[in-house]
Amino acid sequence: MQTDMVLSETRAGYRVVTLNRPDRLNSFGAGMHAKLLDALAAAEADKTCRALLLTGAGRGFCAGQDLSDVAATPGETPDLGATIETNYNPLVRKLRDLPMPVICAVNGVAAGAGANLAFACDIVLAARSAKFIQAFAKIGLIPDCGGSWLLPRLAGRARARGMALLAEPLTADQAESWGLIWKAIDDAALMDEAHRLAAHLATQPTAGLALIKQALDAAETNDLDRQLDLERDLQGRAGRTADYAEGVAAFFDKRTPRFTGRT
Ligand code: T3D
Repeated sequence: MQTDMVLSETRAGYRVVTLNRPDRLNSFGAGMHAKLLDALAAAEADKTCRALLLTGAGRGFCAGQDLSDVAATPGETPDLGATIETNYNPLVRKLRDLPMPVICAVNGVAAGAGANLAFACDIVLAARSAKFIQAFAKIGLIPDCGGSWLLPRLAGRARARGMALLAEPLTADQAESWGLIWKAIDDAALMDEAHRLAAHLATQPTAGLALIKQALDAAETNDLDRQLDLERDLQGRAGRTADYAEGVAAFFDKRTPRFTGRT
């Protein structure tokens, strides 16, 4: 019997999505990309869901594409462009566009598309024992899942090239010091910290946080003038939310705000 390759669990205010093929280090087997996309879409459709926590089952986070799927058709030349278009690009777009913070708890090795899936999330925590590997060059491929775009922006030109061309493992501490992730955490504390963050973010002004994501994503390609215009427009929207009024009222009342997260 095949187990669910992607698990989704509802907690108070947030969902936990777990990649679940531990015997294959949660590498993406056939159908798994679609399952993950469904789980992300379901979180988006759930109005009570205000944060998402992505992690992996077992000792790995995700080893990227399941390479045995390609090997299953010997003699045929695979069209990897088509599989990227169908499988990976929609995932990256959905993760970036989710109108809520996405926390990634990298519980173990993250290789190939698995590493770049993590980097596409909003706040990345990693177990100190975890490693990030741009494994693509070892098999003649290029960084996908947004990696060729993200790596130079996160780590700078020299480090992006080193990671992509050498495909050497990067420790979680190195990833933190290079600015690729938010924090490296002792293994035993990783999931508690990830849940604490998700639970906290689920009480925050979700619509405002979604606008922050939008502004920061747009800043990657905008010049200053366009970004100033965008800040004007997005701040206009933020200022019309009930959470803004509540935040200001709570400040003057010297109490904890009660945000609803709605626009
Ligand atoms: O095809 C397309 O659609 C194009 C898209 C490509 C996107 C990509 O992600 S390309 C990159 C694919 N990933 C890799 O190249 C990484 C391959 N894996 C590894 O290099 C190593 O497994 C790790 C460094 C990640 C971990 O090493 P280690 O020593 O901790 O574990 P292991 O023993 O290598 O792996 C454990 C098992 O998982 C093992 O199976 P076994 O021997 O116990 O039966 C191994 O074969 C399996 N496994 C790990 N990664 C994959 C995998 N099986 C299939 N595909 C994998 N990617």
